Amino acid sequence: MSAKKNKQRVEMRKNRAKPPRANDLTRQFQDGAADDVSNAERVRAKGDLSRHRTIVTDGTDAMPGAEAGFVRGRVVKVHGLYSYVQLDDGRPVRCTVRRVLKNIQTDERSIVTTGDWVSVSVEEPDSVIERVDPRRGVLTRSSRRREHVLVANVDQVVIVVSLVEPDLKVHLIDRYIATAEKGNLQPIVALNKVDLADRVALQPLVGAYSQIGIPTVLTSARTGEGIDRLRSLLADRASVFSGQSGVGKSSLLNAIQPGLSLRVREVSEVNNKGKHTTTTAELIRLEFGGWVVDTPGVRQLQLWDTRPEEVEGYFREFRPYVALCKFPDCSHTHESGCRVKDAVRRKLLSERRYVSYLGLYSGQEE
Ligand SMILES: Nc1nc2c(ncn2[C@@H]2O[C@H](COP(=O)(O)OP(=O)(O)OP(=O)(O)O)[C@@H](O)[C@H]2O)c(=O)[nH]1
Ligand SMILES: [Mg+2]
Ligand SMILES: [Zn+2]
Repeated sequence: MSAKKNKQRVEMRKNRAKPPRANDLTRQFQDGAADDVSNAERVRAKGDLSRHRTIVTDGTDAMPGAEAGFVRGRVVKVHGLYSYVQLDDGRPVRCTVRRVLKNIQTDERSIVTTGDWVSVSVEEPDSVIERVDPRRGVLTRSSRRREHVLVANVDQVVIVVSLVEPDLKVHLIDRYIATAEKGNLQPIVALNKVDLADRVALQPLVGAYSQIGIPTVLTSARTGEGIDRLRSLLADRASVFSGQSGVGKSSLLNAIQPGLSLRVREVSEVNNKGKHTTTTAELIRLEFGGWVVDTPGVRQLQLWDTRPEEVEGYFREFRPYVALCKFPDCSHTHESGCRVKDAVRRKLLSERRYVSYLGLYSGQEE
């Protein structure tokens, strides 16, 4: 290790966010993510998706990650003080985090997270994470007023909701979709336990989401319905399964990849409402290509650090109308000349989505 390195935990403010440097592009190219560069730039430049970032600078122009002794890998799971990393050569290693990274962190729960690409020095008994790459798509939630990055470097979120047990909460779907849009992740909706529901009544909902470019699938982990469609949506992408506890995320993944044997809630535990069956986010490599993360159910979902006027941007189908409102700062709640409200009245926009918008705009909790 000849290169002199400086690692700093810095707070990035919007007006000080610098555009990505050329060597970041190189690093993404190495990771095979160069096709996503324009998207990555947007996420970084916005600066408010992740205001804290570990900056690693090299004293030389050496290729990042290519330093002698460092091995590239991906964080599969974080548990307590340890991160479990799958190295590029397939080896699984247990890692701690280099002290200098820890000392300058401000949110110790997010310094290393599931899905992170890292550089590791392989040591006995535990390896050490030396570098965390800048993150691309992140799924976050707020927890005790802090941002908690649930998963990093994913392309899409599969929002799993249950049609019964627990009953369908339509506005919650829109809340999850908004979280995905904020993180620049493509949302996909799985309406699960269709074996227990009336599918005819669900067609309008499926149609409405599909129409605005959000693939929506009726699924059953029990009968296998919709599983092939989910597989094709997951293939060769990095996805995260998200949704309330008990909706069937782990059951669906077990159906998608037989042999996975993820723990699912047993009938005897069904009354044990407060308990999550899955307890940590875990990255799984799919046999047919791609990665997927199973996550513990989220009890409460808040949009982290979102100003009310940002919310319209997370309702993709509102955009053409937003631009036409009479007042440029229209909140679409009470103003005259509001084209969004007008479109809802004319049934060009879904009333259900509009009600979800109002809830998120007013910061209401589900
Ligand atoms: N009838 C029916 N039951 C299902 C289906 N999918 C899951 N279940 C049941 O729902 C319960 C919860 O499933 P899990 O897969 O553990 O749910 P989860 O979303 O992973 O829950 P957490 O890990 O706690 O977040 C289990 O008893 C499953 O057997 C389905 O499609 N149909
Ligand atoms: Mg689970
Ligand atoms: Zn308006």
